[in-house]
Amino acid sequence: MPTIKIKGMSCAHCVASVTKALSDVNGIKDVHVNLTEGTATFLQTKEVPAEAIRRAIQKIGFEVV
Ligand SMILES: [Cu+2]
Repeated sequence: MPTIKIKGMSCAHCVASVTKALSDVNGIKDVHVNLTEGTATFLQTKEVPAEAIRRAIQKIGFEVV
């Protein structure tokens, strides 16, 4: 299961935003965000370009590290 590290999450709202942004990316589902670790884990139903994930996160004000 792919795991990415995300910079800038500080509360449950951030977790909700990141979860939604990732879930909205075509090919990503079952997103689990860990606030204390600053990570997001998900399932891929098809090949998803890393750039698409990076952009989706950036669009809502966070950064993939
Ligand atoms: Cu927050």
